[in-house]
Amino acid sequence: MSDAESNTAAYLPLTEKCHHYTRRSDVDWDIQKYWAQRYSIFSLYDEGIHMTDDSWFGVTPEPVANKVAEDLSALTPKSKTVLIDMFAGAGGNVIAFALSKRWSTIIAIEKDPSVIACAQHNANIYGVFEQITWINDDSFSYLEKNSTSIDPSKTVIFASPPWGGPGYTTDKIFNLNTMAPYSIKQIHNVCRGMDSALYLPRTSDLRQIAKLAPGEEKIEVVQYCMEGASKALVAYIPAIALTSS
Ligand code: MGP
Repeated sequence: MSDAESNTAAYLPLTEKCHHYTRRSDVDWDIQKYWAQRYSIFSLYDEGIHMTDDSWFGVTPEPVANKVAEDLSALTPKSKTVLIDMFAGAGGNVIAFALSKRWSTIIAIEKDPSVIACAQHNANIYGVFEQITWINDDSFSYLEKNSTSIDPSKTVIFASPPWGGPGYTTDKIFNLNTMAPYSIKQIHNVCRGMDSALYLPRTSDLRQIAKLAPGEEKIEVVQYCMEGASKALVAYIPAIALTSS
């Protein structure tokens, strides 16, 4: 992965958009519901976890991230040793993947410099900063640039994309084809040659997920719950055999 290594991000500085809030009154009203969940999101919150305001609603709560990491390990053949997290955000998932010690290489991609700085800082708090290769880039262009050096037989993609903001629950069934800014098809298109795990709204349209199944193969869809309520689902999608690129 020589090309991949060339745009590796060193420890990026926290910016004015990165916050460690210590009082509810400092938190914007639209993320105050998540402030109440801060220790479920990061059990080490008080150690100085930093997030940008928009990361609060996209970050995967720690117990869910740990369970996803465990399930992804169990479902993935040992021959796959590289994990690419397309939307690393503030680091919730990638920290859990690193703590699972299942992967020889973990690549965390995040295009917002403030958000990746938070993820690196948070990974450092959990003692896994060094285990992760950090890429400050757009994941679609990164995957395209590195298409010849990424080995699909060894690589698994994890994607926890933006769902279009916290108002995603407005519709009873979430339309993955109009998910913004990236539709399910756009995401699946770049990772379909590799096994992938997509972290999606709990109300996602299962018929749209079923369409991603290669041939007669099964897709496993797991609902991840906390305190009896689903937080999200993960669709575990096997690779499609691509004849040529
Ligand atoms: P939620 O539905 O906004 O919150 O997010 P909650 O606590 O279930 O509130 P309730 O009032 O609906 O009961 C649930 C989970 O979805 C969060 O913990 C995040 O893991 C995840 N999540 C939410 N959003 C808006 C996003 C997003 O845009 N992208 C990703 N990847 N995950 C999200």
